[in-house]
Amino acid sequence: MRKIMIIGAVGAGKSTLVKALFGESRPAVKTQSLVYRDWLIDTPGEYSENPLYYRSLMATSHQAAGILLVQDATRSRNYFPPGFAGGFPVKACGAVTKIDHPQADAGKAVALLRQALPEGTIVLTSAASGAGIEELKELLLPIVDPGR
Ligand SMILES: Nc1nc2c(ncn2[C@@H]2O[C@H](COP(=O)(O)OP(=O)(O)OP(=O)(O)O)[C@@H](O)[C@H]2O)c(=O)[nH]1
Ligand SMILES: [Mg+2]
Repeated sequence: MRKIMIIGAVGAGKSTLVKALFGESRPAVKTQSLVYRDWLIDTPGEYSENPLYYRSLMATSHQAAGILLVQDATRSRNYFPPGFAGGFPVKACGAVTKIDHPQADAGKAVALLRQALPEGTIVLTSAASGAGIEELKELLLPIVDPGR
């Protein structure tokens, strides 16, 4: 099955989001390498932050059905280059994480993410509160399995 590859900065909440999508609440540990899990591929944040890894992300995306760009709502800078999503050969969507956080600015996060993802749905999420998790699943599962 072709999967959704999740990319985003170190500590953006990618692995916690993966756990929430699978209904797990135990804390995520630091991601050290590509992790293939059911219909998702989790990536280390370093792969998105360091251009030396972009080729590796591109190569992996060829086996994927789509990519999910993750932006942390508590961060005020963009960790992706402009138009980043357009460089991948598959469908791209976005997720803003940690919208429950007192320092979260979801509107700002969406604006930052839009620079990397000019088109494609962006879902606002919180693994902590569960907000947006079902919505994100409903967005991603049909990309993995168009027959659904
Ligand atoms: N408040 C809040 N904190 C969150 C949420 N999701 C993740 N975090 C916190 O963000 C930190 C990083 O989470 P991870 O899921 O490990 O981040 P990651 O993107 O997988 O990081 P790397 O594996 O290093 O690339 C942890 O301390 C989480 O507890 C959320 O929905 N709300
Ligand atoms: Mg991780």
